[in-house]
Amino acid sequence: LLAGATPSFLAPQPQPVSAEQHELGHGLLDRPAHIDPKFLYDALGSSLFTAITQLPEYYPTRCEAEIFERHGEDIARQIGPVQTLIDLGAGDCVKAERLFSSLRPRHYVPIDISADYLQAAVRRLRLSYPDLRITAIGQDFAQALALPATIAPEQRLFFYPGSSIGNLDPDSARAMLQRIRRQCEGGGLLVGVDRVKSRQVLEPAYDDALHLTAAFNLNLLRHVNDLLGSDFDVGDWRHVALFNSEQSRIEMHLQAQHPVTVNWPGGERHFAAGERIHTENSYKFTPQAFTDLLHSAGYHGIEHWSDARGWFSVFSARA
Ligand code: AVI
Repeated sequence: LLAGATPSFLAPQPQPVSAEQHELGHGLLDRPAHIDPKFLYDALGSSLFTAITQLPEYYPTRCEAEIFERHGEDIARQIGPVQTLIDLGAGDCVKAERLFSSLRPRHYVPIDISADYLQAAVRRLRLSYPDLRITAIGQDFAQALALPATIAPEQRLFFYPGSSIGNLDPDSARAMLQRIRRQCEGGGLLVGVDRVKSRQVLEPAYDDALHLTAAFNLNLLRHVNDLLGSDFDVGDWRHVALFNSEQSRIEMHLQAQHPVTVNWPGGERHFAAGERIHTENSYKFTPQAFTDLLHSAGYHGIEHWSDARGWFSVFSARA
């Protein structure tokens, strides 16, 4: 009946905006603009981070391994018998595996947002440790921490290595430590923490000669383009890493090399030459500052161990 009025095509319907797109759009429109560091870790970003940990300039991973090698037995004595080792952000499970011989857990619970990656790591572990019970959990523990009720809280030792706690601002770090404590009352926490040190050591660790950290930071823009449908051109931006001594943190930024306009569905932002997008903080602690943070989150019985140069510390605390 209305054949003549039938449109020859259907106009595209606006797509609903996801929570991620909403968060990204808001961050880009803020002044200064910011993007959450969780968006650094798409598949390529995760591979680049693994490569960063092998750089001569990036000391944290090696320092932490040195601490477990030199002080593993002492750490195990301090903690006492471990029933269940819960690994936050387990990845390839290699860091926790180094603790198996000293801590001798009966049950290992690796948690990681990337469930596929975790499954592959767990398949390998099952072959090497046939007597170890393993329960792998694919979960974004930054959002929520839910564990099987069958694991009694006092049997839980949380393992949070790599100084990932330093990527949270102080209030979020305290909230995360409190969330963990509520999950392991009567049990404990083992956490890796990067220490305050000279700018001459800190800044090259986040701005290396091979420019791997620059690639890691710039790759964020490609990931954002995928998620938001934005038109960032990586070539318009340069990586900046600096130590902010007042805030005791390394800051990573992306700086516009010339005036840039970025568009995405439902948004647009003009950046002047030299304007920055803040992409990551990595807080550095004195032993006293981290002890205070643990106390303020309700922990007690706090001990710590350091590498020979005093660049990194591993803290144990009772919940
Ligand atoms: C994962 N996290 C502890 C790293 C850090 O050192 O803050 C992330 C990183 N950013 C740049 N290089 C490494």
